[in-house]
This record gives sequence, structure tokens and C-alpha cells, in this order.
Amino acid sequence: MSEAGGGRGCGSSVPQRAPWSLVAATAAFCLVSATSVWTAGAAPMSREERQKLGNQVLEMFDHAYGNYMEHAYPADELMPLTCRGRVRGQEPSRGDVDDALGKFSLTLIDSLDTLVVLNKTKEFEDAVRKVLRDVNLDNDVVVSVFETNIRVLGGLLGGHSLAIMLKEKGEYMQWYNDELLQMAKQLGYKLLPAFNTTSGLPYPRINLKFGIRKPEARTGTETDTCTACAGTLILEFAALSRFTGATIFEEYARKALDFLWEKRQRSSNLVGVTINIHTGDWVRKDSGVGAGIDSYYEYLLKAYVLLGDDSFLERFNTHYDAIMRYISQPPLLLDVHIHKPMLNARTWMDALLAFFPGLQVLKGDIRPAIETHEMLYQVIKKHNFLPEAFTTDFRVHWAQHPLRPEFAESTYFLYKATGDPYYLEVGKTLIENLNKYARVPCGFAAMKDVRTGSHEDRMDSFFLAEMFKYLYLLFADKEDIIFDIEDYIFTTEAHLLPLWLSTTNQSISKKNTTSEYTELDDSNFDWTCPNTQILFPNDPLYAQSIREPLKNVVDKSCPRGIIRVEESFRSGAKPPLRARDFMATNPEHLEILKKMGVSLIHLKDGRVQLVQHAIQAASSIDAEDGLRFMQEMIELSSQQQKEQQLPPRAVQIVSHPFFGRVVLTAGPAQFGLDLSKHKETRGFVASSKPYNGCSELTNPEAVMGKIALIQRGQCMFAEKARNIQNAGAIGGIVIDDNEGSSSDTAPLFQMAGDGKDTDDIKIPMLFLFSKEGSIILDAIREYEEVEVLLSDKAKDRDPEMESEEQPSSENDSQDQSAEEIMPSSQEVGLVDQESPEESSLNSEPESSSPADTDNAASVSASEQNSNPMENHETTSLDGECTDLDNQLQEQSETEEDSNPNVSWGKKVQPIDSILADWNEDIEAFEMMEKDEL
Ligand code: DMJ
Repeated sequence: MSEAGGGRGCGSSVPQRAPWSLVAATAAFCLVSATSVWTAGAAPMSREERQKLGNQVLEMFDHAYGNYMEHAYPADELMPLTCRGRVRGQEPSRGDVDDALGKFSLTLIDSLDTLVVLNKTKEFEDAVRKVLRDVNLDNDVVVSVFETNIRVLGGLLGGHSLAIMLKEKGEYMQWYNDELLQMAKQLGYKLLPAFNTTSGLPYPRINLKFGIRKPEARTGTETDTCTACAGTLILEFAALSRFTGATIFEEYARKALDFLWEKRQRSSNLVGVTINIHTGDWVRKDSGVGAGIDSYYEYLLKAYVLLGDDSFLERFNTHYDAIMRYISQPPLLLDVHIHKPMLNARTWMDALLAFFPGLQVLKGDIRPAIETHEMLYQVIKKHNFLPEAFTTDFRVHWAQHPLRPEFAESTYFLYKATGDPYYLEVGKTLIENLNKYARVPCGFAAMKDVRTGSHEDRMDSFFLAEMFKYLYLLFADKEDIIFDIEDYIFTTEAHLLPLWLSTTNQSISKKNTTSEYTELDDSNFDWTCPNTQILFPNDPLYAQSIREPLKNVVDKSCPRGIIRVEESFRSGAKPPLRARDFMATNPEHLEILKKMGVSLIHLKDGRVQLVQHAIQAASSIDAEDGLRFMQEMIELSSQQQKEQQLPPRAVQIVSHPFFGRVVLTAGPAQFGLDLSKHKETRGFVASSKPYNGCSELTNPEAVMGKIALIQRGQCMFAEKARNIQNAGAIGGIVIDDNEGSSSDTAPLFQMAGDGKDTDDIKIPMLFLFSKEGSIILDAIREYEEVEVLLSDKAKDRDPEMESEEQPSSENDSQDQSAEEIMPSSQEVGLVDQESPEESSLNSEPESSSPADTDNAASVSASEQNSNPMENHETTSLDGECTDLDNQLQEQSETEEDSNPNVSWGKKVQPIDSILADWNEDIEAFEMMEKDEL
């Protein structure tokens, strides 16, 4: 372990070609010196307060881990709302997210080294025994190779690394005989068949028992994988090889990395999001630092740190230069196209990129790290958590938040690098928000929608593997941790691998990738430790001075269009046709479409459908333009659909023992009291009789003054509402009769009226899927008296909640008529504004992938509204806000109003202003979920 210690000598500002060990200590060194020189800026946090926060993290971990062990173990994950284990096959499938679950007690394995970091050595010893006794790695389950590697293989190796450290110390783990390592090796061999491709890139999924090829395997037909999926293996695989002496693992991981490097787009030096594992063709040619690519970059730099192989640093630096040139638009990081890197591929960012400032710290590039982190923090302050995706003008694009740790990770590294107590305050806010909004009686629940504060029955294992580790380390002093954290490197799942591995079992021949790209201008950092003189030029207020100009970047943001492209074409070249500018009546546009291989089909109902056949394009460049155009059109179309939806609502259980901690996602009704315009309605619940509410209630005394529970089905929603209203109910919750349905797996919808005038319905009505409904029904069974709050956004969780005055429900009516149910459409298509009921257009989301060059991509557009963006987004080239100023101001006022800390009595939340935020972007969801969790 002495090597890493040696690295501390690299504080000298003399540039030198350093051995790996010096670079390995890069981040650690910055921390130590920067921390000690800190003298001004944000008020320093006392040791006492830091200890208090550290203890709070320990208590929170106990709450999460304790509930997992008590209610879920040996299942893979805890379902914190229903307080039971998530067992794959026993719950409705959530699609690719479930591929992390291999019936191998995932959360326990992922938590192993967290226990040691948090000084819970006894619990660690106990957990290791449980893993050895209970975990089976030979289940007939198809799992993600990437997730299994980072969480399970990484978890076992992290556990092994700390087990041998403890054993050496002589007190704990004296019985340990490399058993975790043996399991890791067994798992490593199970993953190897995935690499049986000509490219050496692994298949994305493997059956733990049957591998890939055998018919029983039920996998092996996939053709694509994400770049991060294929490029995030080297740390775990190399560690496994070096710990065991079995070189094959490191060889396979290196081969996959070599292949990705060869396939980089040679002019931009960027990589795409997904790649064909057989041909090596880029399937998705957009490129960023978030979902689908993130940890590929992380592993190049960390592989250099851990393995000391120069070629990895060269590759990283080459990519980093490209990232800073094209993707970084401080404080934003925006995806671009690999072939046309001046062309933005998206108008939104995803939450996974929040790890990047942390990686920039390791690289030694602090300024952009501070900038991006500050921007992200402001988004968090607005929504309490980082939504899965948010637009360049900081509106919520995809409202979910599965308690991701990336932002905490970057906060930790930035604090270590700058010593600025500001980052401790940031950590404190994260802790407060987790306790206030995500903590439920049985663990911590992911946020289903950061705007409503509603929960999802999900607590991912990475929450324990990463979040608590980074938060604890943020507040800890050296003496609070029983080993030297600087002797280890963090994997992408925050598992700890010892740096001494670099000199162990080095039998892998290093590929000497000489610098083909020598024009990089990062000579300050290439081969040396970052010079703290450069990082913090004698100015303890350095970080603050970078943050200061960004303080209002979120609140005062002008809407950012896709500005850079226009700028890049100012020089004279004609810019490609943008979807938002397209007019179906413009002959020039039609000509361009034809060149791009896009044809227009006029549908009978007046709409037009766009179909792209790449092979019909005039050239491959035109085909690329066509795909980008189609992709943009799909984004516009989903945005337009968003604007036609009602936002989701929240049902919050406020009585004992929930006290507002459990928040369920509910569908709104197009009739009755509109909760977005009025105060919430609060009351005890009572089941109506008959339960379907389709006739006059026989138990009016039971529902009088209460919120009636009614089962879906047999009659119109409006009829149910009238019947419970006549019986004196102050609100109604319709519970789905389709057993097992859940908002986790089914798209939310609005309850429509019955085609008649529904003005007579004055009470609020909400819809819950069966799983969410059964949480209330179970609560009634257990506690009898159950009180709920119906609202558009959860109110602050507060033990005082129960004693609050019950707000009176106000009446309202909405003149709406439609079919019984109007589903929130998932289809992609530009919808005729006049006919919202026609939102299901003949569209093919899958073929919307730009990768699908051989297949037709199609999207429908409204002829009547042939310039779909006319009223939505304008671009200001001179940097001034355009007429969207008002809209944004309205939005920011609305969001301020919706802050749960603001008095609910004063709440005014115009529905129009939040329409744009509603409806998760299905396409984004599908793409991101597919690529990476
Ligand atoms: C973690 O499993 C890893 O950090 C991974 O690289 C990305 N996503 C999750 C957590 O968000």
C-alpha cells in the first residue's frame, strides 16, 4: 500500500512524467493541500457539525440497510413502500431496469464495502458470512453484464479488498480466506461467454446459469450494446486478474476497450451511445458524457490510475479534449453528433452526467467542474432532487429520480479538491432533502416525480453502495475512517480497489498506443499531478469566484435554443433544415426532405406522416441529416404532446405512522375540483358500498365528510363521482380493478368525463393503480383510520402534519367531455391541436432511432400546424431573452409557488404553466433505460 502514499510527494509544481502512483494520488493530494490552505469564503463548518452530519448519514444508512435486511433480504432490493423484497418474476416486469436483479442478494453485495467505510466492521463481518452462506451465482436469470460487473463483481471485490485489509490489521475477519474473491472469480467466469463476439465487445446480457448461446439461455440475439456497457469492465476485470493471477479477465476487458478506441469517430474523437457488437458500427451516433457513455470515460482515466498504463491516459486525454471542445458548453454539457460535433443532438441533459465534475477533479480540471456542479446544484435546489433529465433552460424533461448518487460523488470530490466549506453545505442540503422527501417508514423511496414529490416503490442498490459512502466521506476526518481511503480507487459503483494492484501480477502485455493525436493542449496535466498553483492560484476564494457568476443561471435562464449550430453556419454555409423550422407548404423544405430520404405521406385526416429511408437519401451525409431531422421531429412531437396533458397528482398518506412520508402517484380527472388551481383536499378515507360506486351508496354515513374509495370499472368515472358526492364524500379515489397494475409499469392517464356536462361534479377525483391503491387499503386494514391529502404536489412531510388544520375543499368545475379514459399517449406524433383525442398516431418509436438507417423511421406531423415550434421556442443569437421571458417568468413564479415550503394558502399554480413540464418524455425514457440504469 506504500505506492499510493508515495504519490503524495507530487505536490511539487515541477512538471514531470510521473509513474502511475503519483497520478493515482492526484485527487487525494489536491484535497489535503487545498483543505489545509482554506481560509476564507463560505463559513467554515465546525468539526462538531461535521460529526453531527456524519452521524446523521450513519443513521440514514441504518434505516436503509436495516429495512432491507429485515424486510427484503435475501431478495435483490427493498421495495420501501410495500416493505418487502423485490424478487424478479414475482413483480410486474419493469423492463431493462430489472436486468440488474439476478437473485443474488444484490443490495447486500453492493453494500459490503460501504459497511467498512462507515465503520460498521462487525456488521461487515456478519454481511460477508451471509453472502458466503446464502448467495447463489448460478441462477437461471438473464442479467445485464454491465450491471452485474459494476455492482456484483465490483461489490465482491470491494468486499474482498477491505476484508484482507481488516484481516491484516489483526482484529476482524481473522477467519477470512479469500472466499469473496473465489466467488468473484466464479462470477467472472460466468460473464466471460458474453465476450464471444468477433469484436470482443460483450453481449449486453447473459444468463447466469446457461450463458449466451444455449437455447435455455434466452439471450444472445442482441446486436447492440451501449458504450459504457462495453467500456466499464477494466477496473473490476483487471483487479480480478491481478488478485487471482488469472489473466484472462483483464485481457478480455482490454480487448473491448481497444475495440472501442479503434472505432472512435476519427475526426471528432468522440464515441456514440450504442454500438453494434458484431460489426462495430455506431448505432446511435449521438455523444455526451451522460447515459450510455459516462463510465467509459471514467474507466479510461481510472484504468490509468490503477494500472499505470500510459495508453489509457492518452486515450482519455484525446476524448477529454473532444468533450471540452464540443460537448462542454459551460456550465452545460450537451450531446452532439459524432460526425457533426458542432451540431447538438438534444436540448436536454440527463442526470447521469452529474458524475462528470468528479471525474474532472481527478483529471485536475477544476474550473469547469465547479461550473457544472453549480448549475446542477441550482437545478436540485429548484426540485429537491436532480430530475432524470432537464432541458437546457432547466425545465424538467423527465421527472423521475431514483436516488442517484452522482451529484453527491462530485460534491465529495470537489470538496476534497477545493476544501471549500460550500460543498459541505451542499452535502447538508442533500441529506435534508433525502430525509424530508425520500424517507419513508421502510427505507428511502425513489422519486417518481420530483414535481409532485410522489414516490416509486424502489430503492436501488447503488443508493447504499454509493450515496452513503460519498456523503459519509464528505464529512469525515481522516481519523473517522479505519483505513486510508487514499490507498484505494473508487469504481463507478464506488467500490474500493487497492492501488497496490498496479504492481501485482502485471503479466498482461500493454498495448503501446502511441500518440496519434499530439495536438492536445492540456500539457499542464498530461503526465503530472495537477499543480495546485494552477488549480487554486493563491486564492482561497477561487471556487467561489467561479460559482458567483452562475448563481442565477437556472432561475434567470433564457431559453436556449440550439444556438451553436446557427453560429457555426454563420460563415456562409447553409445550415441543415431544423425540424422546428420545417413547413410542409414550403417547396424548398420539401426538396431538402427528399434529399435526406424523408418522404411525406398525406393522411386522410389531414395530418402528414414523415417516413425516412436512409437508402433513398442523396448521400450518406444527407441520410445523417435526415435521421437527425427525424429525431428532432420526434422530440418536438413529444414536447407538443406534453403540452396537452394534465400533470399527475399526489395522494399523500398523512396519518400515523406515515405522517406524509408516503406519496402515491395519482392520475387526475378532467372533471371535478381541479387540484392544480385549488388547495389540496384532506380527509379520512372510507370504502364505498357498492365498492364500484356505480349506484347510490348504501353506506352514506361511512363516506360522509370523507374521501371515498371506489373501484374502477362497470360504469363511467363521472357516475362514480356523482354517487359518492351525493353520499356526502368530499373527494374520491378510484382504484384500478386490474390487479397488480402500477404506475411503475403502466402509463398514467386522466379520467375523462362521460361526454355530458360534468359541471355538477364539485369534488376532486383521483385515480390510483392497483398497487398504489392497495397501499392505502393495507393501511386501513392495519390502522383503521387513514387520512390522506389529495393535491398536485406533496406537502412537506412533517410529524406535525396530523395536527394541522384541515383545509377546506373548494369546489370547481371543468367543462370537459371525452371518452371514459383518455390515455396519456406514448405514441410519437405531432398532434393536430384541434383534436387531442387523435393523439395516437401511426408512429413507430423504435424506428425513430437514428441508428436504424436501414429501416424506415416515421413520425407524423400535423399539416395544420406545419411549423410545430412556432409558438414554443425561439432562439436568441444575441444572448438576450426573447418573448419567452414572460413565459419563463411565469414558470419560475409557478415553481416558486410550488415549493412545499411556501404557504399552501397562497398557492396559485396556473395549469398552463406546468403543462409544458408534464408527461415524461417516453422516448427519452426508453432510450435511457435501455442504455443504462
Ligand atoms: C451506478 O450504478 C453507477 O454509478 C453507474 O455507472 C451509473 N449509474 C448508477 C447510479 O446512478
